[in-house]
Amino acid sequence: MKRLQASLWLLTDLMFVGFAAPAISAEQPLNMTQGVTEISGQVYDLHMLIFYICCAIAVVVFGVMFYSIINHRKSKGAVAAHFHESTKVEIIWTVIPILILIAMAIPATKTLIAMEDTSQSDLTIKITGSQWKWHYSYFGEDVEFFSLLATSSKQIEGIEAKGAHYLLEVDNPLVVPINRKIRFLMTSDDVIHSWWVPDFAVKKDTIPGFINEAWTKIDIPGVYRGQCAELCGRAHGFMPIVVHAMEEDEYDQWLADKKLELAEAKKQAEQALTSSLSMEELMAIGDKVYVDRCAVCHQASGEGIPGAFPAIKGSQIATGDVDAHIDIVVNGRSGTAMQAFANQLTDQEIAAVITYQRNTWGNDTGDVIQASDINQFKQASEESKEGQ
Ligand code: HEC
Ligand SMILES: [Cu+2]
Repeated sequence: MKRLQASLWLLTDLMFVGFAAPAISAEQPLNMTQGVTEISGQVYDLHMLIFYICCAIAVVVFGVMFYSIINHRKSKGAVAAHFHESTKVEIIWTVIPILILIAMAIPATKTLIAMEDTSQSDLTIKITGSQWKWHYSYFGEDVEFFSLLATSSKQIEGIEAKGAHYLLEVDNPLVVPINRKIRFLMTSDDVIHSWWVPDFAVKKDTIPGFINEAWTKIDIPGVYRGQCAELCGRAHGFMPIVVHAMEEDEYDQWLADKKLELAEAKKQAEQALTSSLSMEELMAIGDKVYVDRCAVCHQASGEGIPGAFPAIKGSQIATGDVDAHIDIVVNGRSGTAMQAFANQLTDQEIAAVITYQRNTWGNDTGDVIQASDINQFKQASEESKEGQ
């Protein structure tokens, strides 16, 4: 019997996959994912339990309804009863739903409490959402980085064919170990975002000024993908999440390598302060930084989007006083989507992108800005803050 059932399922599944939905994943074409953590398994079981209860209720309710419609129809000579206010019936139809609700609430509460229990974690990662990227910071490890969409704008604009992970790929995935309890602290720099990875059954709002907690413990190594699940502005659909779950020793190695890599980058950034680049070098770096980090808002054409993001082409700031230009890029403009890039980009990258903005699209200031200029600007504004 079981065998028969299984092969019937397989058959219907195959038919579905083969004919109806070739584009949908073959394993779970319709249902939610079972995921790769104990909690996601519990959530799935809960989902199925409630689903079966709903099915049973549907069968009973529709059964009685159709039975009544068919067997007590007027053409058969049925005469409606005229009673009302039956205490017995009212008690029954109050008590039964209450019992069903309690029966559903007990396992649901258990799972919810387990999901909230972030105690005894092995590592903590802070996740900060901002328009439109994620920032991951490993507590006590000196490791932090930004994670941005890696899909090329050519794919998005339909010039190139879309890749297998279209809009679900990033430059720096979050890397975590399996078998260890990972606590996430979540917050936001600007508007509400939501960090959602279905395979972990983790979906939590990141709210500016608040810190939310979540946790996961992954059983199976692999690459897991998710998305921001809160409408957070124009490029909401362009801030995917990619998590790379590794074997524990592999993770430890990655962490050690990453620390070295970040330390090396820091050293290079310091060296950049004493070296000067040519206009061409700055323009080349600036072009890349602009496309990666600024064009979502200010557009590749530099023309911005009227009413939302100002044009850089012909802008007063980008053609006027250099300090004002450095200021807005370093410190952002609070209360607007123009964020502070001081900690997101190196001084050299900031210098390059400012040079680029001042010498592209007909902005022809001829100004060349060096990393040391940015560093000096930062120090001067530190000092003036202290002086106040
Ligand atoms: C999330 C959207 C967003 C991103 C990304 C962004 N900006 Fe902005 N930018 C804005 C907004 C909004 C303003 C207008 C702020 C205001 O109201 O004063 C602005 C203003 C500016 C201005 C002043 C323009 C003017 O004439 O008023 C400059 C210069 C600028 N941004 C440079 C940059 C650079 C450089 C980058 C990339 C490193 C960047 N922006 C990335 C949203 C963004
Ligand atoms: Cu978001």
